[in-house]
Amino acid sequence: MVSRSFVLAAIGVLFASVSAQNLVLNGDFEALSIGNSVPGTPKVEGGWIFENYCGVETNGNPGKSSRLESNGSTSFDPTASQTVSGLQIGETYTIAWDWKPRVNYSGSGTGRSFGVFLDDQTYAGALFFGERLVATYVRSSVSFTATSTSHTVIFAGELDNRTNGGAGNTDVSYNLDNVELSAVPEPTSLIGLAWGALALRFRKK
Ligand SMILES: [Ca+2]
Repeated sequence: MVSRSFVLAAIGVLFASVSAQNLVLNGDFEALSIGNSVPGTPKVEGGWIFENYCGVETNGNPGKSSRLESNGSTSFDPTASQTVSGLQIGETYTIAWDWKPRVNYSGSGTGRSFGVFLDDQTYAGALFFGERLVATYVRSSVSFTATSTSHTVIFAGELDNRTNGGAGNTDVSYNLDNVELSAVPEPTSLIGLAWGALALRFRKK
């Protein structure tokens, strides 16, 4: 006989394994080396591409983080990007991350100095624009529907109207940590799991 608590626990394990599979490599940056890229020479490591002075440093949540910092450049933004494969077209995925301001040289912002983009760093490719001026980590997330089996997720800081962010000129850089990209379980598949578990329970009786 299979106990009710066992069935519920099994459903819980299945749900956790479905919802928690992180498709991003080294999302906590702990296995990467400390150091920065320079414009024209990306730092490529552990699935990530860091560009325009972006790189890896401490100040993480905890440990290491990516620094979205381009030293206030007027012509480009610091970006940390990763191409994720094995996606299912039409399926919904959630990207989640921790972020905090690294250095705010502006005093006030535009409300849009941080961005998350899909495949290209344009307004059309933007999944998320935001700004954080309080120096503590916060977790944010955004969802998208895959239109290809692979997509490139791009995190950028120091966005302003000189590049592709909000109105006004600002110089707000960020730290990024604990990046996750996972499939959102469909309600129908969860119902299927529940029915399967119930059927198992009655068959064993
Ligand atoms: Ca970390």
